Amino acid sequence: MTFKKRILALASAMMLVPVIAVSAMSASADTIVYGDVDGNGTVDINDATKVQKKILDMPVEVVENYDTVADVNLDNKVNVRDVTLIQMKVAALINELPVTETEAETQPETDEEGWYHKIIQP
Ligand SMILES: [Ca+2]
Ligand SMILES: [Ca+2]
Repeated sequence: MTFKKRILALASAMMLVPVIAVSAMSASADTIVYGDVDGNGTVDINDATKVQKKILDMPVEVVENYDTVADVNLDNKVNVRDVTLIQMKVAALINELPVTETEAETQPETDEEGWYHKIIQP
């Protein structure tokens, strides 16, 4: 490789770096971590507690897209059913969030507000 070609290769490599950085940033901004309502990157019991507090209209800090992130069974509502599913995820009773409607239907029955009446055994 001649010296001139090396400079060109280096210059084009450097031009690629900002492009990669920008696409990586936009990808992470678009990624929804279902159940992670405080946006710390993990789904834990604090997230379930925060959704419970939000349902009860208690003051709690949540992510901007809370309505999407907290609706872990994709029924366009955030209720106790979503809290329970987050708790089940934390307890490793389910592997993935969100759960689809069909998978959610295999869970114990809830009343119209989403309350479970059976104790879930691991
Ligand atoms: Ca979290
Ligand atoms: Ca829901």
